[in-house]
Amino acid sequence: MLSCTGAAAGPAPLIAHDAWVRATPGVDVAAAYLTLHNGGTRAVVVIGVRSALAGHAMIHETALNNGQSSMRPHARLSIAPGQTVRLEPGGLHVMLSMLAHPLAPGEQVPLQLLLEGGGTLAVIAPVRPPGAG
Ligand SMILES: [Cu+2]
Repeated sequence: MLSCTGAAAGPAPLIAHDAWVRATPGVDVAAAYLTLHNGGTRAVVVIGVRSALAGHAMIHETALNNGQSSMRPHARLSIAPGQTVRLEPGGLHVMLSMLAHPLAPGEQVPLQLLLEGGGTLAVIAPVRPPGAG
C-alpha cells in the first residue's frame, strides 16, 4: 500500500501514482502520463527524465493556440509541498522518443525522474492500448 512518508529529512518525498504509457504501434515515439505528489515540506523540482527504452525523454506541455494543439518542452516541473501534479492527456506528459521498439500493451516501461539536487525517482509505467485515455 502506498502512503506518504511525511517530512523526513533526506531524499525528496516525491511519490508517483498511476503511471502509464499510451501504445503507439509502428512509431518510435510515445507519451507517458503519471501523477506526482510531494508529501514533504519543501518544493521538489523535476529537471529531467530518462528511460532505458527511449533514446530521448523529456517533459512536454500540450497547449492550444488558435485551436491548434501543439507541444513544447517544459524544462522544469516544480511541485510545491503538499501539491499534486497530474501529467495527463491534453496537458503535461513525458515525451519518449527514439524508442528501442514500438510499445505494445502490457509492456512495462521504466522511467527515471531526475530531481534538482541529484535525487532520482524510479517509476514503472505499463503500456495501455492506443485508445486508452
Ligand atoms: Cu510531447
